[in-house]
Amino acid sequence: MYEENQLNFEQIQLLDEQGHMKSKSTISDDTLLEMYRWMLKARLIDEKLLRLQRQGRIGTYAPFSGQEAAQIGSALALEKHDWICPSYRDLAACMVHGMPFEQVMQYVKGHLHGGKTPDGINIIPIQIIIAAQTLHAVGIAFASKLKKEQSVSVSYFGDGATSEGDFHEALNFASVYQLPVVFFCQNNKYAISVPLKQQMASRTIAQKAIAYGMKGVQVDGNDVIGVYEVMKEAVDRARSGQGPTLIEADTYRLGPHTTSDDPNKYRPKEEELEWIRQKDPILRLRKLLEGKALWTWGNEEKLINDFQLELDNQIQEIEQHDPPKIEESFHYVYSKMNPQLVEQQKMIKSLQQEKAGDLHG
Ligand SMILES: Cc1ncc(C[n+]2csc(CCOP(=O)(O)OP(=O)(O)O)c2C)c(N)n1
Repeated sequence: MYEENQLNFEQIQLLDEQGHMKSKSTISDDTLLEMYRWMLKARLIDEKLLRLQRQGRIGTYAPFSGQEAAQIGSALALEKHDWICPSYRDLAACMVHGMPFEQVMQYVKGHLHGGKTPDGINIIPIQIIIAAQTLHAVGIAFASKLKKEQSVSVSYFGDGATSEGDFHEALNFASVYQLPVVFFCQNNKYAISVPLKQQMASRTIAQKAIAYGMKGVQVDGNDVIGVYEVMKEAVDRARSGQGPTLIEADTYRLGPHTTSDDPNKYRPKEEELEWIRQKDPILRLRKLLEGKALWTWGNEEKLINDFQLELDNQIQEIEQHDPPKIEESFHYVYSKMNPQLVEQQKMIKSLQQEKAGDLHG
């Protein structure tokens, strides 16, 4: 039997909902401003992408509004050579780690290049299969350890992913081999329409770490400062050979699961309003910055106007790009195409030639 008190995780919170610091942080004012600008821009991008989907200009989209502090606070704690293994909802973390906005657009448009991060930016293709990227992160961490590269890998996933076998295999392997990996769970309370309580019987996600002999931490995922500090510590531990950490970031998605979902069918209105009015991660950091005289309404207005213009121009330009060529889809499955793929590619080419011949003849 476990000791009951072993499972009493105290949730870490450094910046409270009113924008007051509960204890001292070593984060500089410049970093606080960087965090704020990232969060505000990410919210604007998310809202824009939602509108583009409604206009039929991109495919199904999984919005991340509400989860900016969790994603941005954690990604800012990484070094450039660290690896991110993201899910479909982690675009804010990806952009902080260097994914260009052009690639984000390609991904949401279903373009082949949406899965191809430029060389030198350590982000693997965005994962749709729930929890699969926990194993990918472990594999990358194992390689990093064997090659003595000093890079840490981070797997981003949701609460629903913790009910998948992959998650448990990943934690076990990472702990047995003391790998430099951080498992970053954004507990946004729902796996599509399934609430956490119907999905697991344990009190917290963080406590699952105990079974695997690794460190587990629960943090207020809407407190960007708390998330940053907790992540920094986990990354430092991983890098210095002290093994993996499971972080549970307590957060909420303000929008639907995807653009095909209607949360009114399964989420109480009062619950949504509480997270919107009292717990918004952007609002609380703004209160702190205003209190420190680092941010004004004028700064806010300028950033919003300038960034919206920049975003619109970028989107307009990206929309002029050519669509992907079907024969190209065979290139990215393996580093070298196998005979079956070569055959399939030939087949596609000859079908295309036939079609072109029909059109001209
Ligand atoms: C292995 C697998 N099973 C089912 C699905 C269908 N599916 C897509 S999203 C989702 C819910 C995931 O919830 P969670 O892990 O909490 O992440 P969130 O979407 O809330 O970020 C499910 C079941 C899938 N993509 N992969």
